[in-house]
Amino acid sequence: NFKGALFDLDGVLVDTAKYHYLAWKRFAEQLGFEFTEADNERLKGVSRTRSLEIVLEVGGITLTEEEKLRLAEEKNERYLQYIRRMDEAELLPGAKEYLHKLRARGIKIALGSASKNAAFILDRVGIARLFDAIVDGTKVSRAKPDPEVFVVGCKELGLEPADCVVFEDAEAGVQAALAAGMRVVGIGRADILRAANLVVRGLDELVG
Ligand code: B16
Ligand code: MG
Repeated sequence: NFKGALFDLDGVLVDTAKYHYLAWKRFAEQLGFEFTEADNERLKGVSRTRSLEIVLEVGGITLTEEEKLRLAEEKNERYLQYIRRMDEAELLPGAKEYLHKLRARGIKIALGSASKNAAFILDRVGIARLFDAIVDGTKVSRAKPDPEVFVVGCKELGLEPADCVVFEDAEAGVQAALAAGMRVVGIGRADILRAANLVVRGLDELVG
């Protein structure tokens, strides 16, 4: 009983968190500190600029705005080296099948991601044409848990929030969806995504 589906990218359709991690880890090494996988959890769903601030906080480093801009750019260059090599095999289980299932039912589909590389990634993994709208970090400025990305996505689909369901793996994303007045399916652990209306381990659970 919904007309539109809005998908987060990292953690829902693909696992780009591992590439963000590799890039930030190298970045930290160059600045002389260690950045662990546990630290990386804090970066999920968070914008590039905010990620940089968190990483610098882990290392106890203070930089000028100018230095921050340069380093964020450098980190992104390294990240791009990984995502340029992505292909369809990197789609998470059930992602493509579920998108096709929704389209067959006439459901409109939008992307709602914080990433500025989102359109490129969708293209690399071969699912860009399945989306009616792509709303990403290049289009919105307020980060989740602000509802902006989903509000804009829903508008671009020509629908009302009550007609939309959001698929999210990050707590901030779940909060953003609820604040937008939408229902939300959490992808991941039920103990972390408690606020979601339903939690599944992955989209493969919804195919069939
Ligand atoms: P970029 P999502 C987010 O993607 C990632 O989870 C987060 O770790 C990253 O910092 C953010 O995109 C920005 O990515 O550097 O490519 O602009 O979960 O909102 O799809
Ligand atoms: Mg995510």
